[in-house]
Amino acid sequence: MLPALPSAWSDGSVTGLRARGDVTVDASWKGGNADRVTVHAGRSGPLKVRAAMITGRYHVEDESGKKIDPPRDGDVITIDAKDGESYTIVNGVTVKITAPVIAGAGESIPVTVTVTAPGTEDVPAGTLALALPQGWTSTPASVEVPAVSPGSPKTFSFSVAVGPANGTRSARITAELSAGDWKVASSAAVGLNPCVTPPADRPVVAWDPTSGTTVTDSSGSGRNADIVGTATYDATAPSGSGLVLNGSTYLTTGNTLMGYMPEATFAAEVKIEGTGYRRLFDSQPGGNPGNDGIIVDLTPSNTLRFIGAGQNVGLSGTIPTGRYIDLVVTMNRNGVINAYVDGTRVGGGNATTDGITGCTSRPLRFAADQGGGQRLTGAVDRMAILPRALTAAEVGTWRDIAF
Ligand SMILES: [Ca+2]
Repeated sequence: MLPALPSAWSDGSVTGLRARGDVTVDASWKGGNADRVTVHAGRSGPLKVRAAMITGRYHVEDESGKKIDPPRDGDVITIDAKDGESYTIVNGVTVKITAPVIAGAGESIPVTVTVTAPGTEDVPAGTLALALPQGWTSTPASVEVPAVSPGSPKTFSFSVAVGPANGTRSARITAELSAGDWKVASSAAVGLNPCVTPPADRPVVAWDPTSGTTVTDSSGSGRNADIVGTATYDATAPSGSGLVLNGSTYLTTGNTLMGYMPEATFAAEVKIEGTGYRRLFDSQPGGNPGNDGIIVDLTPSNTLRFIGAGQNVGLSGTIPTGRYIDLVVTMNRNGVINAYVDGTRVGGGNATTDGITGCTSRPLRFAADQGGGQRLTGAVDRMAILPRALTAAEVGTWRDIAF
């Protein structure tokens, strides 16, 4: 009976279902769990009923409401039925698990489990534990649940440490409440990101080189940069401190984990000069499109290229050179990429919806690739990566968000 209720049918009932052996069935369910199942016997003899709630707490009554105690084997009871009589199986415990829809590998996520006595009897004390994918752990490992009275559901909280990424993008967490010879389970599906997502309340990185050979990450994310090569500054830059990119100069962090970004914004106040392929942002070791990291660079024809989120995308629209521009590239959760110069959209393209997988620790660079080549020349005043796609209306405000 009711092996799989659609989640959209949280509460409901059905009557008059015909079953083999001249049996008619009425059933009702609450909160996605079977509540009562009544079988009407059309003939006398043993009547087997299989239902998930039979492994949990339940009782069986005849049509006068008197409890009977048919033998149970697993999820099957066998009723000694009489022609024309009805028998009702009444659920005595409901367990409901709640977990985040999405989690990242390596994160800790909250999971709550609510135990309810749906009928008129207490749920006896039992042990509640989570069944987790391999490599995951829960704190606490289990909870001793006291008796739960009707009308007073009890909720228990767990912190679940999501295991390392293994390529799967979904997982199942099951809560099991058990005692003696009964057990009740409830499962939740969790979508899996390949690694931790950057905190949403701050930029992934925000650099404003002003003097010297180091740049403090003003985002609070700790991605401070060293300036490789000569560090000289251009006072005519928008904020009065443009780091001159003379062909030897670029910025790099030490090894850093960017994290998984389902959407992102890359922004820079930059003056583009030079020829050939020139890196802007780089956290990718190479490959086409590569399976980890991100590249935003300029092609020999001064168009943008976006390599990441499963694609190597040439973005339409030529980028002006020889003067400071406000360059912003956004990628949203649908993989839609937009490029803006001085607040005006100049081009775009499409990546996959897989997001940017920054799940390997390596340097984050600006103006050079991971080998130190493909250097950008010109100058850069400020730059940032944000963990969300700015809207067209927000693009002009990226500095206020980043700094
Ligand atoms: Ca600056």
